[in-house]
Amino acid sequence: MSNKQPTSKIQQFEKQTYVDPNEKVLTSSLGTPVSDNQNSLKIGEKGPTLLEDFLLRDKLIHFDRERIPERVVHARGAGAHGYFHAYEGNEKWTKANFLIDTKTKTPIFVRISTVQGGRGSADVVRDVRGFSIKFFTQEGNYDLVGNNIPVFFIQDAIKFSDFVHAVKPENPNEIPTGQSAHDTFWDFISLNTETAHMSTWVMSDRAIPRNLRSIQGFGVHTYRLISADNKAVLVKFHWTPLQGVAQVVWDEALKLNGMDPDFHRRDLWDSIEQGNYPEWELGAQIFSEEDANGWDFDVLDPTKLIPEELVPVTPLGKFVLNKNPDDFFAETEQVAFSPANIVSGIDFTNDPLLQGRLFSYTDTQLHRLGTVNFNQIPINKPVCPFHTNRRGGYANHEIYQAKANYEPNSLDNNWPREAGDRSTSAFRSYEEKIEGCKLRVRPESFADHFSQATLHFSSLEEHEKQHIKDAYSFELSKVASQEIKQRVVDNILINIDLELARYVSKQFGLQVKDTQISQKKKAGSLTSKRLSISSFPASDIKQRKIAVLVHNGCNPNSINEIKKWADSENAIAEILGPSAAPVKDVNNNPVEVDGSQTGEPSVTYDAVVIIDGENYDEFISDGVAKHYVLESYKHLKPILLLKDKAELVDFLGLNQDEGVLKAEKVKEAKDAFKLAIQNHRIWDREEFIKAIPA
Ligand code: HDE
Repeated sequence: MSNKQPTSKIQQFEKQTYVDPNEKVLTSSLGTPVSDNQNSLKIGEKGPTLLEDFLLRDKLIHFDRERIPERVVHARGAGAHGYFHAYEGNEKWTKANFLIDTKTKTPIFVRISTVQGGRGSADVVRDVRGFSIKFFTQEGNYDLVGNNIPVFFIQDAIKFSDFVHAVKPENPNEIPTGQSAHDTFWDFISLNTETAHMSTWVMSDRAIPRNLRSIQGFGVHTYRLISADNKAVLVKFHWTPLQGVAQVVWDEALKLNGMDPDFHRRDLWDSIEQGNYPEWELGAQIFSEEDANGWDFDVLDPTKLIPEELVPVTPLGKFVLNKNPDDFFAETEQVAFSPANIVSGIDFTNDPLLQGRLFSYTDTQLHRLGTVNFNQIPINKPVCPFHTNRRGGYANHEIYQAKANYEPNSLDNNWPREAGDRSTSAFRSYEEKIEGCKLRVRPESFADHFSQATLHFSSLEEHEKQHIKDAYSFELSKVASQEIKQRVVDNILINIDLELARYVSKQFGLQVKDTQISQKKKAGSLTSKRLSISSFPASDIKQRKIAVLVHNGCNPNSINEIKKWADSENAIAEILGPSAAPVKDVNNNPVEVDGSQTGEPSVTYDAVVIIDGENYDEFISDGVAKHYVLESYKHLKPILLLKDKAELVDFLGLNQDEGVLKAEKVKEAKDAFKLAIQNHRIWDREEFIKAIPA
């Protein structure tokens, strides 16, 4: 409001109506300032509410429509803004400007999602993570809509809705949420052997990532890159986190979903807020049709990967996520990705799964966002100039000034007109020679469903293999039908690995009939090291969370040292007391804590430090604190025990491995502690934890 004192009638009127735009006074959707937002318009103090109350109606009408259909799959996600910049030399492969212009940072928006659960489901479920990147290039928007797993469940788009119906919560009761551990999913798997390879990935640690910053991304399908002189190469896109790839252990995942269902979204959000911007290197396996013809799998089959030992990944550029969305709904919910959003210099192939996707995404956005003008929503709108002859439709925001909305025209000098050969930005489909009959068939080259499942399983570290065995066993334990379990063993597992089949069968007293081993499997004992998470270690401990346990009588110097060291590593050390109230140090001075050991459970941290002091007895009589250490130990996390707390190793029955560190002072152990945190988990400890209750 103006501070001027009204002196005349006109000034009085000004005083009443003038609203200072800096004050952000609450208004109706049409800008009418609202005088009272607490009470609706009634007759008398207790009388009925009037239909006349346009402010009440304005509010309720909007509220009643605030939900839009959630995505059929990938409903739960987290988004972030960032930029991509290309490395030198990509013009050999492509004319796509954002991949060759090394001076420009191309803005991007990324959305990472789970597949099965609805919008309100928990984060750390066993599932594929969708990983979509929208590049706002100067030649139009390009979407790379991938997953954190390099292959897919099915080979042909016509089977997608069957697969999704099977994996989603079951029909009669909408159970279970966010899980594939149920009858219909495993029924589908057991009856469709093309799912075998993908099933090994979803049962692997890739499906329970530590956070969204530590997942790889894959385009899955084979695409084409086209150079300025129209030479084509085939490519499979990969993007690899510079943070390394990391997983949680299964017991931890189960607990996390209860203790912090937003664990992944929170981690991504916090890391961007704290300036620890996650980065990925975008690359591609680049090969020719001749190369592909020589391999014993078909590169158009999306259930197959190309081992990196056969075709290494060529780095193309790097992307960084450096800004959180301002408005979840406007950005993360309304963003509309599609593999059909493509730019000149990149093209599709005839992968039958990709071909179906080219239709499905636009179709789903029309339903989900409710208008053909969904590309005008700010998060979907191109940043380059665009000129179409499209007019009208629900919620059209564009106001075109031209008279002619057709082409060719003489009234506006024939603008906008087609680009013809004037620009390399103009999209031209790759001229692929194709002839044949119209058929509904699956090519024979797609028939081997097992060799790569075996390749994946055999390439992993022992602990990763054990996790896969345990994951199949857990999932099938939730399947009621004995026939389905037996069929998973008979049709899928024995064709992947006999030992895997035997292990899982034993859990249910099932028989392994190894006479059923697939004849279609290609011989070979190839392994591919790059399929294992262990090939992607972290090179620092940025954003890793360390729980620092304190009690009354703690040593303040140790707390300061650990804090200082963690800060210098861009890691996060949080002081946790028995409650959220300050504790007293050895000198009886108050020590502020960041939270309590019950409120901030061990599963939300990567490592734990037990601060020394004159309080050993207090510590060992605190059940929560003891459980904290045992649970961290069980989840294979590094533990640093200072001075008097070193005795806890024997007291709690811990095996002193490379992650259980005793030290008089923080500085003695900091390098070993850092290395243990960087290596993420002490996998060898798994053997010893079976006796630990938690
Ligand atoms: Fe999707 N998929 N998909 N998909 N997909 C959708 O589009 C579909 C497939 C993927 O963050 C939907 O906007 C079909 C493979 C991601 O907004 C829908 C087929 C891969 C996302 C759809 C596939 C993906 C989706 C649902 C088989 C990895 C989330 C809402 C022919 C390469 C995008 C939407 C986001 C979302 C259809 C298979 C990745 C229904 C028909 C393979 C990351 O259009």
